[in-house]
Order: sequence, then structure tokens, then C-alpha cells
Amino acid sequence: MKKIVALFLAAVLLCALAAPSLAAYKDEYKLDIVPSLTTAWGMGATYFADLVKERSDGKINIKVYPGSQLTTGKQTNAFLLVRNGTIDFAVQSSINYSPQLVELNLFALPFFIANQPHPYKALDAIKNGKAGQMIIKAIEDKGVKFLAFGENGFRELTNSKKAIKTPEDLEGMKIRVVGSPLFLDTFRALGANPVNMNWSDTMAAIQQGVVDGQENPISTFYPVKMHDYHKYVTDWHYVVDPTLYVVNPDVWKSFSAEDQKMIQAAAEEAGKYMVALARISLDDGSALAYLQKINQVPEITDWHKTLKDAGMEVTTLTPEQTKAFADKTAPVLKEWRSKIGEDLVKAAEEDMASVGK
Ligand code: X2X
Repeated sequence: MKKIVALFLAAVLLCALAAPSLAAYKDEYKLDIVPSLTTAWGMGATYFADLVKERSDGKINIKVYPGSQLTTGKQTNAFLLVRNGTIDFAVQSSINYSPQLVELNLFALPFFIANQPHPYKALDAIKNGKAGQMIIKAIEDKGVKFLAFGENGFRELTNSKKAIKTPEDLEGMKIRVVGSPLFLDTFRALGANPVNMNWSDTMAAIQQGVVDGQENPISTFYPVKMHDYHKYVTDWHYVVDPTLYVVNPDVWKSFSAEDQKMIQAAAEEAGKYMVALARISLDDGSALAYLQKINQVPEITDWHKTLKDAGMEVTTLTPEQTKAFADKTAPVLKEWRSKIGEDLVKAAEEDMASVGK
């Protein structure tokens, strides 16, 4: 009898202990993204939310808010809002976090990763290497829990005026850029006239001809019908934008250890899916093969063809043509190396060198 009473009391105690953490689960967790749900970014965020919902039997409900709704359009405030808990989760661009985390400018150093013999492999080596660890530490030291890398993609140039093949072609062109002053420095070095603008204001500025051009990953163009306004694409791969799956640390602590493990795995899986979507038709075929393997091949599997069919003229720069742009921006690269931190840039160079020729 005594044993039964003791067991009963232990059970009551356990329930009492478990109750606050269960009660702490919210009905909805808000997840912030900048573009629409139809982009690789949006699809990568939705995939994560769906996995978590399914694997928690509906207990953890993450809602994706597209179009920078949660930052009232100010995408570069996203890091601060995840840190203070206004936003629970985010899949955010390294560019949008760079005003608070100077280290994240690493990926936006002009022609730094792009100039490697295998840019995608070089990027992966950074993410999985010493530089990646340093970046994750910088994010977490500043008060946001990192879960996984995704990918927005290498960034290409579009404009309404002419095919851009040399830095001279960019002379005086008004180009919309986002985020860090590094982008202003890069475009000024190329003789252009860059303007900082949120993505939520960009399409209107493009439609009204307030700007002549913009730069973004190729998978972003079709969903916003960029082809209706910009005829010219220059595929120059000048910088890359990996995205980051992150969560507010208090929200993270409120999850049981088992749920944390499940959410972590879901973010990693969704990150891989997003990377593949961002690379489809732009890599050596690995992205498509992965999406086939997980049975998630998207409707569009060839970006250049899709954009050409929509009327865009795609210029892919030769290595010599790329060099002219890289030479012009070399002083910016040099200046920003020290702003970002020589240690981090050197670690990234070592990571990239491990890939080989
Ligand atoms: O604003 C942009 O250009 C975008 C959508 O790519 C980012 O959020 C960095």
C-alpha cells in the first residue's frame, strides 16, 4: 500500500513538474522571412514549419510570415527582433544580419568565394569549417540560437537598360542594394550609383523606374516577375547569401530536450532542401539529384531557360570579364577584410583551400 501511495505521489509530482514546460508552449510560433512563400527561401521555411508540425503531432505550430511582415518591412531589424523575442524563429539572410554582425559580411566580400575554382564547394567548406564555427559563435554570442544554414544563393544583377559585361557598362546606373555598407562600397567602386532599400519597397521602385537595376539570387527573379521590368541579367556570381535558421534562446529553452532534438534535425533537413532549391540548374547536378532523392523536385528546374523563355537576356561572364569586375572591387575587398576580422577571413581562406582545384 505504502508503495502504491509513494508511486502515486511521485506521478503527481512528475506531472506538476512537467506541466509548466508544457504550458509554456505557445499556440503559434512566428517565423520571419523577407520574400514570398513561392521563392526557394519561402519554400525552405515552409518545409521546416511542416516538418516540425508533423513530427510534434501538431503540438508545435510554426507560422511563416512572408514579406517582412514581422519587421514592418525593415528586414535589417530582424536579428534584433529575434533576440528580444518579438519574433520566435527566422530564416534570415546573412546580409540582413550583417548590420549587427559584421562577421556575416564575409559572404558578401566581392569576388571572394566567387573566384574559387568551385564556388559551391568553397561555400560549403566555409559553412562546415572553422570559419563557419566562428560565424555561428558570433551569432550565438550576440544572443540568438543558430539551428542550421540554408541558402538564398549567389547574387546576380538585373537591369532595365543594357547587357552589363564590363564595369564601364555599370557607370552611373542606379542600383538597389540592401543591408550592409559593404554593398554601397562595392557598387561605388564599380562606378554605379547604389541606393539602400528594403526588399518590400524594391519592386515598386523598379516598376516606377526609380532604380535601373538590382542584385539578388536568380531564384528570386521569376516569382516577382522581374522579367516584366528588367530585360537584362548578368550572371557574375559576385557574392553569395547563405540563409540562417535561427530561434530566440528563451523560446528554445522552453522546448523539451526531445523537441529540441527534433527541431534541430528538422532545421538541418529543411536547410539542405533550401540549398538544393537555390542551386538547381546552377551546380553540377547534385542539387537536382538530391531533390529527386527526397521526392521534392520543384516545378522549375532550369532557371536560365525559364528566364530566357520569359524574355530576359542572360549574360554569363567569362573568367576574363569577371576579372575586370574583381580588379575594380579589390580595394573594397582589402578594406573589408580588416573590418570583418583578418582571423575570420584567413580561416575562410583555409577552409576554401581544403577543397582543392
Ligand atoms: O532584400 C534582398 O535583396 C533579399 C530578399 O535578397 C534579402 O533579404 C537579402
